[in-house]
Amino acid sequence: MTVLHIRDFEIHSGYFAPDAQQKLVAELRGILGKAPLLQPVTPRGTPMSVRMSAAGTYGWISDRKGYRYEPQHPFGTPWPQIPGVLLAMWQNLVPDARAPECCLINWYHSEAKMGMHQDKDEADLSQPVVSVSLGDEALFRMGNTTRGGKTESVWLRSGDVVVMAKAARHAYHGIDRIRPNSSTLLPKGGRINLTLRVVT
Ligand code: MD6
Ligand code: FE
Repeated sequence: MTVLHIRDFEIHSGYFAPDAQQKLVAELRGILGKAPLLQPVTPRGTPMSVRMSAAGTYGWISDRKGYRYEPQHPFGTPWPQIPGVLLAMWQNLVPDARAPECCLINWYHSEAKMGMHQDKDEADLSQPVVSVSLGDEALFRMGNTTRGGKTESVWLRSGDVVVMAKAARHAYHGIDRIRPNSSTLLPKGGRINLTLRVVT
């Protein structure tokens, strides 16, 4: 386990050992059985390449009505609970933060990516976001608090955890691409990213 600081991004590389990753994937399977992954569309109607679900009090939704947090899956069921191992990770890495209210689950197939964006749909931006990478490696690009300018990139590997707090909480970031078949964690390949957030 090593910690890398890039600007205000804190990258805990190898935070979850392989056996812990396996256990987490088993818990996620249970969650996704109750709250299936769906392909969101942007408010303009463009399908996103990632598939999404969530756990916790709120899940993040994107559809033609806009971006927002909702207390139910689009099928009308409450979101499953956030796994205890993720709550323990949050407590360990950001002990001063409020309890997380959402664990967003993003699944990337081999061609999926995520454009540069800020996470700003939460009411209290003084609270950090903590993200977990599982499965195939992903090229994570970190930018500035305004769009454009110089960026730095890092390959996130399975088990890595990124803490976005302080200035990084307001920074643009995105996933340029996935490195297919770079991990054997997920039987069908691809990548799962979990982001824990305080919503209210
Ligand atoms: C991803 N992550 O790693 C995309 N957002 O797939 C994010 O968009 C992200 O890693 C907020 C905080 C941490 C993140
Ligand atoms: Fe984000």
